[in-house]
Parts: sequence; structure tokens; C-alpha cells
Amino acid sequence: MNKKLNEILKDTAAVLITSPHNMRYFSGFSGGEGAVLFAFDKRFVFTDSRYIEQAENETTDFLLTETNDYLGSACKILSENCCQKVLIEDNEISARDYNRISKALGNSEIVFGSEKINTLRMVKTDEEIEKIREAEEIGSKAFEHILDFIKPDVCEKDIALEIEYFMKKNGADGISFETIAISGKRTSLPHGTPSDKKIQKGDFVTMDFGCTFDGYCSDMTRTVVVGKPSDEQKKIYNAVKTAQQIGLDTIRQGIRGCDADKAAREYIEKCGFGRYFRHSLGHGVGLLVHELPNLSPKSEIVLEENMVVSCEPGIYIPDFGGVRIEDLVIVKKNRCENLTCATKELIEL
Ligand SMILES: [Mn+2]
Repeated sequence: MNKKLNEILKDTAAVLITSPHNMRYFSGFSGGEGAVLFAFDKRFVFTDSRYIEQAENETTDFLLTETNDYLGSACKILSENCCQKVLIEDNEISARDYNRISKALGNSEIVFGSEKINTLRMVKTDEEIEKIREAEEIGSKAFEHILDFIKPDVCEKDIALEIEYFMKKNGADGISFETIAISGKRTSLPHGTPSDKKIQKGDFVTMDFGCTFDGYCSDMTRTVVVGKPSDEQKKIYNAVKTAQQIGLDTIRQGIRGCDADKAAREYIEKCGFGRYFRHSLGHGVGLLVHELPNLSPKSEIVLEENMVVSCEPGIYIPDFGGVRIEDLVIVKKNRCENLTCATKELIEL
């Protein structure tokens, strides 16, 4: 991971990392609280007494400092060595901390480096891919499990809880984001929160969930129907299902994020539901559940082999309901490899 930083370090004297995911990625330290500094051909980890033993175990070739003032200690090293230029994670730092850094490093240039740093995590190693694969497999099994659990009178919160319990019982370290389990008209909320609403016959049930395995995230969504679907429900479901397949057929090395989005979006527009698909087609997944590259109308990022992205079109009609179908895939040279095993036929429960 550190090799990737060398390019950046060529034209900047130092990189100061403060986000949990990038500390983990570039140093191995997964405690989440501290700072990691690359400067003057040295590497430093700053963390406090709660995490120092963990940092010792998880890192190699880093100089460890036990301190409650991570930023202050990092800035001290930078200013003592008259650092000219330092890259910081502008997306992750508070205004208060930015002020502290500016004051401490009065004579240095401070560069906003989040995009540059996060870009380095886009292409995954084989090891990272195996962790994501494992996490997504646990998710797919949870989906199969939950099908027996969903029935009239069970409430949304119970479905979410059961999915999470199953994933943790089956090897997950935790959940990668708050589980979405919504039903009936509430499925028109793309990111609705599970409520006490009970499942009724005729409801769509949308479940969007994921877990972490050794730090890496999974993400998948399925929509099922309880009882027989109406013609309108079938129509919406099939439009999303076909659009999702078009997205999958488009994702490969060399296309831009916006190209994949466009391919799926055009189909939904053709079906007359364009204005009800109000988010982007997908996003990168790794240590974070939402990371680069985006598959959005604005994303010019060219996909490369071994990026991991979601493909998740949806149609959401207020006061009626909605459908989303999401798989997680690895970008390959001429295609993508799907990591999500669960069926996409409309399941009637
Ligand atoms: Mn997603």
C-alpha cells in the first residue's frame, strides 16, 4: 500500500493521514484513533495508550509515538524539520484541526489531498478482493435466510435485526452500514429507516444491507413481494432488473463511471420511469461502503481492472413504492465478475 504513496511523496514532502480507513490502509493500524505521517523518508504512527499495543502489533517499520495529541505531535515533527509542503485529508479534518495545523506549520504549504489519497484505494489487491468476496457471500446467505422470515405481521425492524444477527453469526465482524428493510409504500424512500410497520400482503419489501469482513465491506439490495405482485409492481420490477443487467453488461475496464450510469439510466427512461431514478448507478466499495469510483452521470473516472463497484438502479414512486436491485462486482478487462450470488427473479413470498 505504501508504494502507492511514493508517487505523491515525490512532489510533496509529507502526507498526514487522519481518517480511520486511510490509517488502516497505509499503515495497517486499525484502531481508528490517531494519526499517520509519511515524511522525510520515515513513517510515523501517533496514538494514545488505549491503542498503542494494537498499533505495535499491526504495523511494521513505523515509528510509534504514544500521545493524546496526535496532531500536535505530528505537526511538531513537521515544523522541526522545516517541512515545505504537506498533504492533508481535507475531507476528514475539522475546521478546528485545520486551524491548528495551519498555525503550527505557518511556513509550509498545506495541500488538500483527500481526492489524491482516496484515489489510491480504488484498485484492489487480490487480498482485498478476497475479503470483499467473503463479506458479500455472507450477505448473499443472509438474503436466502431472511426469505423464510418475511411474512405478514413481521415488522421492518425485526427483518433488519434478523439480517444483522445472521451476518454476525456467520462470520461478519459487523455491519457496513445501517440495514435498510422497508415495505409497502415506504419502499419509495431510497434510504428509508426500518420502522415498526408490519408487513402486509401485496407489499414490496426492499432490503439493502452489508457486513464487514476483516475491515472490508459488502453491499447488496434485493426487493421481494409478499403475495402476488400487481401488474404495476411487475412492470417496475422488470424495468429495474433489465436496467441492472444493462449496467452489469456495461461495466468493464476502460469505460467511464458516467458511461455505466448512462446505459442503465437510458433504459429506465425508455420505460417511462426516468424521473423516478434519482440516484447514481453505483459506487466503489472497499474499506468504506461508499468510496471512489462513483458510477454517476458526472463521474469521468475510467474503470480499471480490480476496482470493486456496486450496480444498483432503482425506481421510487411516491405514495406507491419502489424497487432497487444491487450487486457488487469486480471490474475485469472485458466484463465484470459478480460477487453477489442471490437470485434477481422477483420472489413472491
Ligand atoms: Mn450501495
